[in-house]
Amino acid sequence: MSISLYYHPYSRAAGTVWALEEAGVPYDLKVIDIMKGDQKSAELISKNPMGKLPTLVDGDVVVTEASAIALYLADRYASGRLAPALDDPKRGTYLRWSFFAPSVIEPAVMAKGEDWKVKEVSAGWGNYASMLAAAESAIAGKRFVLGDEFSMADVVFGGTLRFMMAFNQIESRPDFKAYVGCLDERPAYQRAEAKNMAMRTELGLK
Ligand SMILES: N[C@@H](CCC(=O)N[C@@H](CS)C(=O)NCC(=O)O)C(=O)O
Repeated sequence: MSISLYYHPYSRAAGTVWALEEAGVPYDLKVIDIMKGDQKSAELISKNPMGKLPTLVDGDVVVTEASAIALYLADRYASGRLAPALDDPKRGTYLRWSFFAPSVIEPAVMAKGEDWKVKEVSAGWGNYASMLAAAESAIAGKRFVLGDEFSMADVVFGGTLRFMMAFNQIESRPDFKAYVGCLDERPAYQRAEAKNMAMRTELGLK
């Protein structure tokens, strides 16, 4: 069995490299030139009908959606290490903030940036201010989402905050900065960053 990640360093797949490094599994990167639109090739569409990155192929299994890929890797390859066991009550907090990232943070930021007119009571992401307050509550007084224990939830939730702050899409609140600073020190994150930077250089990107 081998793991392939359909990848471009300017995509969410860059964060998936961090998830793979944390899981500690061997993998190869299949570079897809999103500048040329290669994500819409028949090969990728046959795996991911959205024609988007990241797309992970693990043997016969295809997993898409950056957060799902990260949680899959943790459950399959690092259960009890990066993911609480299925009957561990900590799993509630783990899943809660892992799902919060793509289903609340991302659309709330997009809605604000694009000035979407939506009914807050119907929009699952509520509004930007309540999203920020909730995100802050997830890590207030803690090192990680689960307290002192790092987990894949931090790759998903923290990776989303890091990305949003880097592009000034959310304000860099002190709690967010301290939390992401702590994540940046992880050897797996640093290995992933080195790979992403090396790939950018190889592809002639900034
Ligand atoms: N819901 C997906 C979103 C994936 C996504 O939008 N990927 C972008 C790059 S970050 C992409 O592939 N864009 C190219 C396109 O849509 O053609 C996830 O969370 O993985």
